[in-house]
Amino acid sequence: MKVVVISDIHIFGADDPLYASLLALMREELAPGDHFVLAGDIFDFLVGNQPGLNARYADFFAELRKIGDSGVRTTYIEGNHDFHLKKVFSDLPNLRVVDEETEIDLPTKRIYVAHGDLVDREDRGYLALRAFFRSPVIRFTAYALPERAVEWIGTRSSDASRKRAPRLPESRGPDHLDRLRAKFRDFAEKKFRAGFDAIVLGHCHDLDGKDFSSGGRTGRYLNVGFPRVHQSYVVFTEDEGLVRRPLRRFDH
Ligand SMILES: [Mn+2]
Repeated sequence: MKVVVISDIHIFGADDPLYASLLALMREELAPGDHFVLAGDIFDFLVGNQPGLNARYADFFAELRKIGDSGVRTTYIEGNHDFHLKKVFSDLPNLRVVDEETEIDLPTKRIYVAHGDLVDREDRGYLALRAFFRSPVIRFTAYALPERAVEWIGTRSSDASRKRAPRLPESRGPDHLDRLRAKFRDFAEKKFRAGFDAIVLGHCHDLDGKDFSSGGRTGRYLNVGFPRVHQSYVVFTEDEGLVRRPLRRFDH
């Protein structure tokens, strides 16, 4: 039994090579009993039940149904580019949508996964905007939201790169990266101290990680990073602990 986590793919359409990478991951990595966590910003724009969604990403929905039927437990954590998704996935087996975080208890280890857009509690502007976009009013009108509005909330966070490409935190300078990294490591360490053995975050696109130890316990934090550049995802097994594995590539 393992936990497979991917986030921040920012798939922009069914012809995106990373969409093929995601489908390959679902077909090849997951076995009955595994936990599969889609940890937010899987799609660059997926808000509410947009018309044509099931047709556009038919292979993804079919694969979710298949793994769910086979006994894989899927959790979709909403990000800041993909939310109001409960209805979209409501008829799929073994799948739940959560809006912030999930905790998975394996026989001897505890795993914590969050998208990570709530790590920086000082960014009040982003938090207010997030609350607005998550409100019922937006939920009922989400299909009518202009794509640029959601792109704006995605890049509004001070922790997200304002540039579309390559959207890596280091592109905003070493000071920004240091500050961001410290915040995410701090957040992860608090979860370690609260009893989690493995902590996985996303959102900031920083391919970072840190090992913790305290009172005879050890733990590890990994950030998924930015699959478009880093081409990897994260797996936890009781044998290996928390590690990165390479995505299959379809971009050549
Ligand atoms: Mn994000």
